[in-house]
Amino acid sequence: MSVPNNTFSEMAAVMRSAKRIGIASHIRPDGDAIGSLLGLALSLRLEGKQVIPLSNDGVPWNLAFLPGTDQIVKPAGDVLELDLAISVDTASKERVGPNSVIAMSAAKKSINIDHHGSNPRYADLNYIDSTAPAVGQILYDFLSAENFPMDDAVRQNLFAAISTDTGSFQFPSTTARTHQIAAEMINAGLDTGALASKLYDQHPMRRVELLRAMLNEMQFRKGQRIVSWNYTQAAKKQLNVQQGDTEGLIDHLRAIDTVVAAVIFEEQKDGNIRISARSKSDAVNVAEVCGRFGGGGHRLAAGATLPGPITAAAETYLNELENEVG
Ligand SMILES: [Mn+2]
Repeated sequence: MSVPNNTFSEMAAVMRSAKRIGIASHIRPDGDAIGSLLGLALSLRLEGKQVIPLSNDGVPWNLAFLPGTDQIVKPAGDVLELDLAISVDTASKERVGPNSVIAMSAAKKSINIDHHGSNPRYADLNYIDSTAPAVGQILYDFLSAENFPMDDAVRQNLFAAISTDTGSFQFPSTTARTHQIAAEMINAGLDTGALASKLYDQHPMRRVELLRAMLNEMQFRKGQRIVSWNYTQAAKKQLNVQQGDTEGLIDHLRAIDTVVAAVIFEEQKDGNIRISARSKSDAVNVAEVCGRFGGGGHRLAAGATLPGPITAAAETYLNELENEVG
């Protein structure tokens, strides 16, 4: 990467000199998006800043229990007066969503903190660490190193970010530091058991029915080394699926012993097909395969969007993937 990262102290100085700060994460937010957004927002508020946490698509039900989600603003298309705009976990400038782009468009300065290697460093100050398993981990190290305040609400959000993006500390991206951070948070009083229960043991029956449909309809290729599921608008409507229901769904496919790569093809309202791909092998780089279709992500977890119809999109993508799985 040609442009080096800014330092933690450079970013801290810019944050400390700003009065009004907008923070946003990506559309269709997951645990790392909401947890990182709020972890940073609540810490900067404790520091005395006016902070507006923005989420273009609101908050999915499964993360609504996190402290501070009631203060997240769903922008309506207005331009906000901001000294500083910060994006977290957002691989491209547009991925905060159209209304968040508008909301932050007049900010005097911008900071971009992310762990997607494909991030083009679109802000005034950039910190991209593709070895970090979650942006929550980068933020914990940043806030600690620069002596920003952390209370239980900040820790809950950062722990949720780290736990969800590491598959509960299971993915190979998990480092010794990840576990050290969890230990530091527990020593500081965080109840990780209660938090994990809220994150993972609260599935509504609707979500269980969605899992049942996936297991009924999944298809295998390459001697069961590839598994995929075509997730249609019809299924979404029939099961009354809500934002957040699909989080962790693909891990059930990934967990099958023979499987090397798992893919969900999700039909969008506009007819485009959103691809979520996971790999269990360093030899199969799904970010590279998704990149051929204009997408990206991490080696073992990536995404892309293809035009419909869903069966044709699946066929096109799986043919490419088959060559990689060998
Ligand atoms: Mn992330």
